Amino acid sequence: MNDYTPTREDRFSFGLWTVGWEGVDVFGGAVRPRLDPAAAVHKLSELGAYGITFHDNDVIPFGASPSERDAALKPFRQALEETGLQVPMVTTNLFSHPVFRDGGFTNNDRDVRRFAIRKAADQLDLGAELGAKVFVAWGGREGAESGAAKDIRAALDRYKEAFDLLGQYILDRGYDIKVAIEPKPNEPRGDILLPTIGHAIAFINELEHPELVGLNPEVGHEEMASMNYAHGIAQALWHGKLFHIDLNGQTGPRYDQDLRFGAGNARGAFWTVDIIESGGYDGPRHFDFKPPRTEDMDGVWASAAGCMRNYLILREKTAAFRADPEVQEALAAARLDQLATPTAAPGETVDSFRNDEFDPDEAAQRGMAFERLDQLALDYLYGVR
Ligand code: GLT
Ligand code: MN
Ligand code: MN
Repeated sequence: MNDYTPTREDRFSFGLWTVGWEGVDVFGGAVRPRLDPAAAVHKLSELGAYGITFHDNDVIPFGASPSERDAALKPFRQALEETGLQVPMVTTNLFSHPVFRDGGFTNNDRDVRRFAIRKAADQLDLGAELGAKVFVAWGGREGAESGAAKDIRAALDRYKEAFDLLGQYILDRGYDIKVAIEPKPNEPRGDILLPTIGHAIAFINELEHPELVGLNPEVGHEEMASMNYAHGIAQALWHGKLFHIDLNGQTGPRYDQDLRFGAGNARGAFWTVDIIESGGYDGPRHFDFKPPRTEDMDGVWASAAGCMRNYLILREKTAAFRADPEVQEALAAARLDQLATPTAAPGETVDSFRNDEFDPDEAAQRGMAFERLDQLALDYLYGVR
């Protein structure tokens, strides 16, 4: 029996802010001590991860002088060298400091916007230096709680301007980095701009360099808006826009729970792994979770290990499901082969099948046979097959 031990080939990565979350929430202070970034690198490497990702301020204190910056980075870089852990993605904190109370790229204050873009460019420099291929842009503070205070069309102009400027910066510097927008409907703002995968894809098409910009969809962010995450990332793949993923767990529409991957909506996690493994995504399997406040540091590492273990369990189950001859039969009975066939034959127009013989009453009698197929999947998920 597989013992579900992760290896570097599995390409699991973690945000430093995940295992490093001290547990500060709206109702209470820290429950855990600060996690030294170098120690996090060593522990994640030991657990079988291949990568670590971070915001500038997860490692470098806000407002650090150049020498303070170097001093903060030195042990982190050294730990990366010692372990061989990669930095596949970096991101910028444009939400914690009070200056970002109204966001960064879409703040009503122009000088704050200029500062936010400079801060992102600094982190692009560091990311390029560390070999990161993706720059995540989560605009959690880009939004509003009220009406007239934010002119949404002007804010989108400014949002586009920020991505156009940063895209040009990437091209001018020759960086091999792509930008991945992370949608979220609300929290911390009452309503956040680019709230879903669909909004973000439409926005990307308006940019100067749409080829440089894609998505980093998070499980919880879609499910808190009652969206189907597996469908969302399937559509992102269809557009060629799935540049990165944030895997975690969520139980329905409520606050952003950031549970470990596989906890929460287990059925959703099954289909998520199925599409990641079969849909052509080849990026890191990145976890963005928050070990609950109940946990001490042992619990944090158990939670991180659980993310990878659950992924590997589901990877095995979904592969077995796809390989099962009975499933293939059920897929045929559900007519997936027909769905994959173009509606019109090559060269046909609407007029070509205008006079097709068709009896709607006869067709209406056909069942779709989806329940048997879905039960086979649940049999795998529940571990009886
Ligand atoms: C923050 C947020 C996450 C984002 C991170 C990237 S920061 O913790 O809740 O969903 O992915 O900026
Ligand atoms: Mn996230
Ligand atoms: Mn989240």
